[in-house]
Amino acid sequence: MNLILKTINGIKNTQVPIWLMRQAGRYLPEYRKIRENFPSFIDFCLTPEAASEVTIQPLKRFNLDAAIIFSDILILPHALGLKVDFQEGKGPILDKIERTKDLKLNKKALQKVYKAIDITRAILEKDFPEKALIGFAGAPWTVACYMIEGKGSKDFLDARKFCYTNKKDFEDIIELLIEKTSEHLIGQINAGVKIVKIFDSWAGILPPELFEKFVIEPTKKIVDNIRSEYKDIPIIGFAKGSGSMNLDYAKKTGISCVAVDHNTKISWMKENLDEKIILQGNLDNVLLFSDKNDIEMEAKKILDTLSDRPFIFNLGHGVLPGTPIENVEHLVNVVKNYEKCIKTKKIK
Ligand code: 1CP
Repeated sequence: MNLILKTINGIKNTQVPIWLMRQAGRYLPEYRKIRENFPSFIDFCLTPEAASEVTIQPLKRFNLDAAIIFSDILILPHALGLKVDFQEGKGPILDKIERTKDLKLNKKALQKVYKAIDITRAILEKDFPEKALIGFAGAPWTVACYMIEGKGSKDFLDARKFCYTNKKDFEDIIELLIEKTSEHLIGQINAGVKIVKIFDSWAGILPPELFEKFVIEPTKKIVDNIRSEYKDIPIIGFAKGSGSMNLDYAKKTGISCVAVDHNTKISWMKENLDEKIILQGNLDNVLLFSDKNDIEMEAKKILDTLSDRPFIFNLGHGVLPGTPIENVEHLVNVVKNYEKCIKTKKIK
C-alpha cells in the first residue's frame, strides 16, 4: 500500500507523505505550455489526455506521494448546463441561478473527467506505482456561492444574502448539489481514484449555525452517500477559513482526514482531535516565495508537532502562480528527508 494510503488509514510509519494543493498549475512552465493550446479552461479540463498529462507533471519533478486529477470544482456547474468562463485576470464568470428548475446534468461532460482518471491511473500503475491518485469536487456551499454570485468574490455577499432571503430555493440548490456531488465523487472512484477530497473553500464566511447547516450537514450526507457504496474509501475534507468550527467539521462529517488551512493552529487541532481523524496541512502557501531556510524551519515546526501521529504534509492553500519551483522542490525534500526515525521509537 502506498505511503499516503497507509497514513490516511491510520497506519503509523516512519515517513511523512506529502502532496500539494494546486501542485499542477501556472507556476510550472510545462503546464503553461499545454495551457496555451486551450483558449477555454473548461475545454482544457475536459480534454482527457491533456488533463492527464498535467496531472502527472508535478510527479515528474518532485518526489510527491500523490497526484490530484486535473479538473476544477466548477466543472459540475458546467455539467449542470451553466455557462462557465475563466477570464484571464478576472477569475470565473458563470450564468447566475436562483432555482434548480432548469438545471439538468449532462453526464457526458463528467465522463471526460472519468476518462482522464482512467488514463492517469494506467500511467501511474506503470510509471509511478507508489503514487496515489486523488479525485475531488467542490462542496455544495462553495459551489452554490459561485452559481448564485455568478463569479468569484472575496465575500460572496449576493450568495449570502440569497441564503437568508430565499431559504427554500437555497435549500433546493444545496440538496441538488449534495446529490450531484455524491454522484460525481462516486463516478471518480469507479474510474480509479483511491482518495477523494471535498473542497469547501468558502466555508469560513458562514456563521456557526449556518456552517452547521450548509457545510457540516451537506458534507456528512455526501460522506454517507459515498460510504454506502465504498465503505472504506478515504475522504479528505477542507473547510477553508473555518477556524474553531474546523473541530466540529472534522468530528461530525465522518471524513477520514481534515485538511487544515494556515489560519488554524494545527497543534490545537491535534490536541482536540482523536488520532483516528488524520490531519493534513498546513504550511502557508505564500511562504514558498521566501528563502529556503525559512521554508525549512517552518516545515520542520509542523513536522515536529505532528510526527508522532499519522499525518499528511500539505500547504494551507494551493501553490500560487509565480512560486519559485526550486522552493517547492526544497520543501518536498525537507519533508522526505525528515528523520522521523527519532520518533520511530514512539511508534508502537
Ligand atoms: O491555468 C489557469 O489559468 C487556471 C488556474 C486554475 C487551475 C490550475 C484554475 C482556475 N483551476 C485549476 C485547477 C484546480 N482547481 C485543481 C487541480 C488540481 C490541483 O490542485 O493541482 C483543483 C483541486 C481546483 C479546485 C478549485 N477550483 C477550488 C477549490 C480549491 C481552492 O483553491 O480553494 C476553487 C475555489 C476553484 C475555482 C477556481 N478555479 C480556477 C480559479 C482561478 C478559481 C478561483 C476563483 C476565485 O478566486 O474565486
